[in-house]
Amino acid sequence: MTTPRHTYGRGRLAAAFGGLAAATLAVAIAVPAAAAGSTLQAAASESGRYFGTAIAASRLGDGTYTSIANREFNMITAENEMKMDATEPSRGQFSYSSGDRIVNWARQNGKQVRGHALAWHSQQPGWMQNLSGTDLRNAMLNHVTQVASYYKGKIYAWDVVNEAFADGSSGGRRDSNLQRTGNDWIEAAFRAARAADPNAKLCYNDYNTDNWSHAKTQGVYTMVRDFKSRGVPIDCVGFQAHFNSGNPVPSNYHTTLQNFADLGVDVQITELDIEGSGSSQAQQYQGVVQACLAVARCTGITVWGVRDSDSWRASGTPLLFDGSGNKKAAYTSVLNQLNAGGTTNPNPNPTTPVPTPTTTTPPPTGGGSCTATYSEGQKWGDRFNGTVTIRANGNISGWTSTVTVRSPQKIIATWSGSPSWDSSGNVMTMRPSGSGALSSGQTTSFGFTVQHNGTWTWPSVTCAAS
Ligand code: G2I
Repeated sequence: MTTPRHTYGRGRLAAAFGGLAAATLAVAIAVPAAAAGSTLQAAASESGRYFGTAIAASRLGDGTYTSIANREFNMITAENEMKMDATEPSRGQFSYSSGDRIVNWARQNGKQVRGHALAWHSQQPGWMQNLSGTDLRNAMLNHVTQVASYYKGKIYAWDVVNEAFADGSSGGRRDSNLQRTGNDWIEAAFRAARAADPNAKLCYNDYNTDNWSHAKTQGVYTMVRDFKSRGVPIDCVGFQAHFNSGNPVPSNYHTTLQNFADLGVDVQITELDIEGSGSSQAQQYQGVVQACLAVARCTGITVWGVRDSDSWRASGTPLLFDGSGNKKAAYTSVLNQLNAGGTTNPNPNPTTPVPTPTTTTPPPTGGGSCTATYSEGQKWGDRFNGTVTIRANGNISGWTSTVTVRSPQKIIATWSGSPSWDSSGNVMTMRPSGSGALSSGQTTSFGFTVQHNGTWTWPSVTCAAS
């Protein structure tokens, strides 16, 4: 049942070999005629990536907003609710209610969460703004420890430190009360975050770091290289990617992402928005997606809001849906580019995992039974795709399948099904997106991406028919 997947997406194959030759090659290497993803999350999942959005807790009561968010995105960032001022409004008094609303909504809908942000010079609560020296350093470290511990196990990646570098030509650190506690404040924050939640990826996140020739980009690069060489626990670099005419998508974006990835970190586009409209905006979005998909360790893209009207700079109409929730030209160009596929890690898992045997459940009274079979998909350095095929033995009117991964593995994306999770996050229950009825011998399948966190065992799968 193993389904081999090719290294390059359909678009690259076609571009490299021409339509006819590509079709011949596809047959030769048994590439399935995979359906193009019809949503951003489904299309991104085809190459093992996520597609996310920022969510504001105050908008969770808006049905148009939540239905777009639920349909299109599988990675959620709290736009403001997990910042320092929101989570520790008084010293030592932590407040998680708004953050929890977003985390709970995400988990109830089978989505992962990016945590934003543990330490930042901005959005500090008033009490912290007035601290300095050792007192501030300890308060910052306590904040990182408390918040990362509270959300332990629920966060795919934390923006541990946000926006610590200066704009302009210096390439150095931004002056701030945190910086004045000593240049090692960033690595101290990363070490505290690792101790608090060892399974979350830990990111440095910044803006204006997209152009490889900019001093700020070089400054961050030098810091990450230094961290990697000294064993400071850093796993990823977030590129906020707030673009407009004064700060356009750079033509060397791919170079930037690749150079950072080559340091041995994941890269993620974390707050994408591009002011503008029509085909010009659509082309710039396409360029960003193309750059990410060309880098094996670019693991996902998050846009900074759902509709233009939800944006922090709404007048610039920078997002993928208009104020009424209609898909814009930019949406279509992103979807098409995601469906064109991307590069994957040529050097995937170091050991050969042992496939889990197929599990068959006894037939329910009066109906058929079903069989769930796991098959291996693409693999990257840090994650792999899997497919579960459900086969009906006798007619069934519906099915439920569980996929259990072994901690610290995490399922970070799914497609072609409706997932929910147990409290550990290790057991996913997948239900059909539609009715789930199958006649005897018929099959259907769903897929998912597992971030393995160093554990290379296959998930175990079960199926129950109704
Ligand atoms: O500025 C854009 C982003 C740059 N990178 C870091 C992100 O965290 C930042 O997001 C924005 C939010 O989109 C805004 O929504 O960060 C701003 C400052 O934290 C957010 O603005 C704040 C306003 O300053 C508050 O007055 C307001 O109460 O939004 C709050 C909630 O609407």
